[in-house]
Formats: sequence, structure tokens, C-alpha cells
Amino acid sequence: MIKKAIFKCSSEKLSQIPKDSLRDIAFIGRSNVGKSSLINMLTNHNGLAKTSSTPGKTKLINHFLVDDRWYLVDLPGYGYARASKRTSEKFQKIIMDYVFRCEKLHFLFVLVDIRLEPQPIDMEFISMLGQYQVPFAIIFTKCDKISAAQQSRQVQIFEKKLLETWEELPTMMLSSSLKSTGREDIVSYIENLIN
Ligand SMILES: Nc1nc2c(ncn2[C@@H]2O[C@H](COP(=O)(O)OP(=O)(O)O)[C@@H](O)[C@H]2O)c(=O)[nH]1
Ligand SMILES: [Mg+2]
Repeated sequence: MIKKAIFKCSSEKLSQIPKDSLRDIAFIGRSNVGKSSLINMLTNHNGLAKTSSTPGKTKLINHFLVDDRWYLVDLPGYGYARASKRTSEKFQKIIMDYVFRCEKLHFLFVLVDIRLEPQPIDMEFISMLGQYQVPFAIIFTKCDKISAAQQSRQVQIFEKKLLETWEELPTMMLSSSLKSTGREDIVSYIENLIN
């Protein structure tokens, strides 16, 4: 259970993130995927991460100190650059620096909108996580928007897509911030990572 979550700092570059030895558990996904809503739901703290219906608002790395033990990290969204751009331009420099070069990062949750077909930018990002061996799991968001049957269908389609390039599937969890679905699963998963 998460008892206390407090805002620690916003960073626009790696040199500004906390310098202590506490581990980072970070959340990333395309803009508008429901990242801020999920963070607020997990921490039971409605105003913690700012939610917005305007995509692409968060450009900074936000650290929240949880129970004085670990950092929950809200990363900027990706997915608004055109597909023709090079990878390094598609994902902002700060995302590249943090996700692929920062040792403070202990585990990454990649958020995926359950309603969408597998998006090339998500698949590309996930395959880079494989190349760089960044430990991650997938959280499907906004599950309240479709039926249980549709949810399993969407997950199956996603799994099939992943199995085109991956031998093993990562952990996948379902969530709805609106209904607080997935809260216990995700929080206990994090507790296992931290303990
Ligand atoms: N129905 C539903 N809407 C959601 C859910 N999570 C987020 N949203 C909505 O999706 C929009 C984007 O959410 P936000 O958390 O700001 O996304 P972010 O850009 O990834 O941080 C907002 O209008 C939210 O109210 C969810 O679980 N269910
Ligand atoms: Mg946000």
C-alpha cells in the first residue's frame, strides 16, 4: 500500500534529478495515454500529477517521493513526432537520457491505451527497451472504456505483435483510473520490485 506520496522535483535534464540512492520506478507512454491519471490513482492523491485533456503538456521529469522509500517518476509523453523522423528526434533527448542512460531508473512501466491497435511508436520504444535491456512491464490504460471481452481481444492482438520480435512476453496489467482497476496488482508489483 502507498501511504504517502509527495512531490520532490521537476527536472529538465538528467543533472537535476535527485542524487540520493533511492530507486526510481518510472511511467511512460504516448501523450494522453492516462499516465497522470494512473499516478494519481495509484497514490490515491488526486492533485499529485497534473492531469490534462490537452496532450503533450508535461515536458519535464517529475519525481514523487513515496513512503520515503522510492521515487515514482512521471516522464514526458512521446508520440507526437512524425514517423519519418529519426528515433533520436522522435523521443525527446530527456527521455533517451533518462530511460537508456540513467542508473537511478530501476523499473519502467510502459502505458498503452487498451482501445488502440498496436502503435508503431510504442512498438519501436519497446523494442529499444529490449536492445538496452531496460526492465519493464506494460500497463493497459482506460480499460473502463471497452468490455472485458474486447479487453482480452486487444491484449491478444498486442501479444501477437510483441511475439513477432520477442521470445518472451513482458508482464502486462490492466488498469482503469476511473474505476481504480489494477491498483492492487500494480502497487504489489512495485512493492516486490522495491523489497
Ligand atoms: N475513461 C477513462 N479516461 C481516462 C482514464 N485515464 C485517463 N483518462 C482521461 O484521458 C485524458 C488524458 O489523461 P492524462 O492522465 O492527463 O494523460 P497523460 O497525458 O498520459 O498524463 C484525460 O481526459 C483523462 O481524464 C481512464 O482510466 N478511464
Ligand atoms: Mg500527464
